[in-house]
Amino acid sequence: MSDTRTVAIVGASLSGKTTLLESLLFAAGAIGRKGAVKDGNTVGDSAPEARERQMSTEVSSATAEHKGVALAFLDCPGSVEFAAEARNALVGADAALVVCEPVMDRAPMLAPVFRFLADNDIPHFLFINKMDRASGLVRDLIPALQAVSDKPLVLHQVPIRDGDAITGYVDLVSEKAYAYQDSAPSKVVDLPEAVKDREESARTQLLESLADFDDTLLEMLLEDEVPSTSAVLDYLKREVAANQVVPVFLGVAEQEHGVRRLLDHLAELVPTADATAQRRGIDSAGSEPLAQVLKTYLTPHGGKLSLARVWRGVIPDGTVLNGERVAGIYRLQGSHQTKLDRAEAGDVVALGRLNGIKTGDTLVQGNANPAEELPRVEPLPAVYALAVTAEERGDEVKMSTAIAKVIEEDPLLSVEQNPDTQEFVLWGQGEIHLQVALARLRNKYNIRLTTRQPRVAYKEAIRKSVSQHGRFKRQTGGHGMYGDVHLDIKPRPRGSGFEFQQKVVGGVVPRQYIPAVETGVKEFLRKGPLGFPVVDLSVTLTDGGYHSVDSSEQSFKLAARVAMVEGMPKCDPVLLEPICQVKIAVPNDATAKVHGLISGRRGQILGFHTKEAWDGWDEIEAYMPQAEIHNLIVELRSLTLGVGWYTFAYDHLAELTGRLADQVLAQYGAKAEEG
Ligand SMILES: Nc1nc2c(ncn2[C@@H]2O[C@H](COP(=O)(O)OP(=O)(O)OP(=O)(O)O)[C@@H](O)[C@H]2O)c(=O)[nH]1
Ligand SMILES: [Mg+2]
Repeated sequence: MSDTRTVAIVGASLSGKTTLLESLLFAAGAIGRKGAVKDGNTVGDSAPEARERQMSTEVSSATAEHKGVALAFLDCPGSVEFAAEARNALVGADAALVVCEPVMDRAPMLAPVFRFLADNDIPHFLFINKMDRASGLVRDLIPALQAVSDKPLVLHQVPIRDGDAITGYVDLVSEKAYAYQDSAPSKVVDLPEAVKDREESARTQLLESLADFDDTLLEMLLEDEVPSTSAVLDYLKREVAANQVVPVFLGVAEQEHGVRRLLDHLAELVPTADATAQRRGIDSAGSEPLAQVLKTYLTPHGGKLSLARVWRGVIPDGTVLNGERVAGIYRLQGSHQTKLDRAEAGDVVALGRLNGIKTGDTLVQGNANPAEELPRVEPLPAVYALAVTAEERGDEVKMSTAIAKVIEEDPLLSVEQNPDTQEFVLWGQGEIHLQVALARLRNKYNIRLTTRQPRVAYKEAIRKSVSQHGRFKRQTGGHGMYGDVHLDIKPRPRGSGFEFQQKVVGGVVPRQYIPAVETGVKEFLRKGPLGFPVVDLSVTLTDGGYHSVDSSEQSFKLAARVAMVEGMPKCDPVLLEPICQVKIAVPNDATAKVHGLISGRRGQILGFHTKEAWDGWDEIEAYMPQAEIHNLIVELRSLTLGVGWYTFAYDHLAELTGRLADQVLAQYGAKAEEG
């Protein structure tokens, strides 16, 4: 087994993950020159969409070696809109390195990350980056971070200050003091008097936290014995691996402050692939290859790469996995590929041309699919949609194929053709997510799309009954046409749908023509007097007449249509709008604001309660018109530092009258179309 330890770098948006990776790779000697996010030349943000936006838009991977330990990094985007990328990568990691900024107010941004790590029992570390910008004290920041983490956060370092600037740190395990040096290892210095008290109390806290999970250490502390540095390190290693404690490190990614020390800790503390396999219940003994796909890339030249973690066995190039032959095995350094002739258990590699294989899939050798799949991450619900059309007429088919490809790389993107509005609708995690998908379509497939807010599938119904006569008659040279019907049109209760009945006696409408009457009615109902599909009504054929030569199915269909065209406007038609049931999840300090948001969007609150297994969160249920949901996620995120979300499901149709109805009719109704 290769001894590669895999670390997923996750955390808050723009906290400096990609910059940290760059510094880690540089410090480990894996790259000779350090790029910067603003210059668009980092290993992590090699995708054109990431460069364009100066933010990570997908997972990228890179490897380094430090003190004889091979490390694979998965740099994950921090934006909530790309959270799925991180989640899919995390299932293949031995540990997560959570990065945040030293800003107390932003601590809640980490709630979903910590929750995912706790739920999936993934060992992790916290790196507080941008210490060059720290305004407050680390000791004040920790409680705010602790409030969103189930696992105890234990400081591994305390800062040394010179005025406002942080010039170094004391390592609480070795009790050595270090001064930061730009682009070089920190220098050992004497422990400054000023931090002695702080160091002592922080170290006691560290030991006490460790002792919570170890009785031997607890007894030692009670006896006032001082454990050796190597003993403390052993406790720490064990408890990190068991995901019992979360060590906290400090630094400045941009200036490599604390970065070499971080590398040391990662090489020392990240569990091995074997240990992770055990934790996840994967049988890593034996030689039968077993791997899982963490991410799918379609390269600009059309090649498909499946980034996979190998859990067992050896995979030589050319191996058949799940019925697909591996064509090329690569180690990735961002977009740079190094060809390998095989991959071993523990490795994170890109496997070429596994057509039909998707992110999350379990791979086994042979032509069959695996008998048992490794657990995959539950997809996140779609929260934002845009209707799209190809800019160039005639590009529609090309558009569908290209979208399907982009979805292969980005499984949280989906597409539907709305049966009511006929629109092609892209669904995803937010505005940026969809814009990035559109950029990929442009960059990789040369397809430009125009977007607009998707239309709401309005319907209409009637409020009054009417009996209507309709006749269709045409006398021409040869065969004429003749059909005559009497229809009773009646409203039905909301949600009960359409019903056709016939009560014809004495064969006044011959039986073979009755289905044509029903067809004529149904065809009319696709677009009622207001211009929308009509629902919830009954139409009964009560009487009629025929001509022995001229009557035909077509003439009865048209007679029914005549009756509907004349009768329906007299039935007091009314516009109906779809109402959804929404469930909104937010930290409870935002609950009151969410109530306001719901009523401001014509919603009706059905109830709210504390969210199960989410400490400090509420779930609010409400009915809300679909027309008001389009940018709901945008406001929810702005109320909650990005962490709030919602799910929705269509529930029922409700009458829409007054000014709003007039607006809809003016914009989309029958009159608008005529005009
Ligand atoms: N002052 C300061 N700025 C930093 C530091 N590290 C990163 N930055 C800046 O923070 C910004 C975001 O850095 P990134 O590395 O792109 O952050 P990220 O976490 O990868 O961002 P996403 O992947 O989009 O979530 C950039 O402008 C960096 O230059 C640091 O230690 N100090
Ligand atoms: Mg990044």
